[in-house]
Amino acid sequence: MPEATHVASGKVREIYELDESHLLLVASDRISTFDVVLPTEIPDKGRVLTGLSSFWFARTGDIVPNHLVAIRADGRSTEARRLAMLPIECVVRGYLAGSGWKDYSATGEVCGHRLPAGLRESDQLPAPIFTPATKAQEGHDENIDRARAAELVGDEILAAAEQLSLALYEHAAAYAAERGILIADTKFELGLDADGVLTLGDEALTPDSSRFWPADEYEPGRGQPSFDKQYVRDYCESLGWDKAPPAPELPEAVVEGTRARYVEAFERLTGIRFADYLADPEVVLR
Ligand code: Q0N
Repeated sequence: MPEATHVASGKVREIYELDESHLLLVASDRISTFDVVLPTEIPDKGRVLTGLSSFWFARTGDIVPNHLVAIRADGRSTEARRLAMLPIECVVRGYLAGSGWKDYSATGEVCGHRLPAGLRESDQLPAPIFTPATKAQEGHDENIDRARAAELVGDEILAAAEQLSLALYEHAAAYAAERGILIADTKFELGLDADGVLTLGDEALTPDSSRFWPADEYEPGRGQPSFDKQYVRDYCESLGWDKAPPAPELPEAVVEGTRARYVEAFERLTGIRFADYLADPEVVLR
């Protein structure tokens, strides 16, 4: 990338500056599990996530404007408008999983939302809830209540972020459920554009920013298998790996099985053959 300045590295993504108002986001094929990036890549994972995210951006522009300007021909790079990102993660939960289940089990609440008694792990919530989190410097994001979120972004922006996040989740969860994928929860990153308009950034509604569950295996009362990463987790567990870095290499069968699950999620949700995306990434925008 000789024409662009590298501005940030995520676990699985690189960000470059194209000009003062545009960024290039490059999704790698790296995969993380139990919060550790593995030494083995999943071919095309970055393209699947870029394609899916772009598909959602094209379909949710009437709910909230987004930062997407163009998908490059490589299928893994997107040009985006630069935003002033909010210092919170906009998490929406439709089901009780992860830290939501943990907090509920301990207190009966999730981020200040009091929930009915007697819910089981993975139960669907009576209605989706907005549970903002702060971006932790290291390790896990920290759930915060409404008052703390309002201190960080102000009441007005928080109310707008909540309403947009819930509307995005409700749209996507209903659409995905018809295609056999439950979106248990998801994280949005919003920012203000040059005109001060609240705008969706980052990647959205991908298996990396959400919990995707196969609907046909859904069974509340236990943790659910991950649509995309279950083979990786099962393999790592089978080794007795202690989840401290370095992570183990993945065998070819686990890589191929996992790649197939990412491609399956893309094809089920978009209704587009992944080969057609590789030939012309902009098919997801039409
Ligand atoms: C941006 N990130 C990565 C951890 C996660 N459109 C944009 N404009 C300005 N900045 C960003 C985007 C995008 N996408 C996104 N970093 C910068 C997500 N990070 C944000 C910080 O917390």
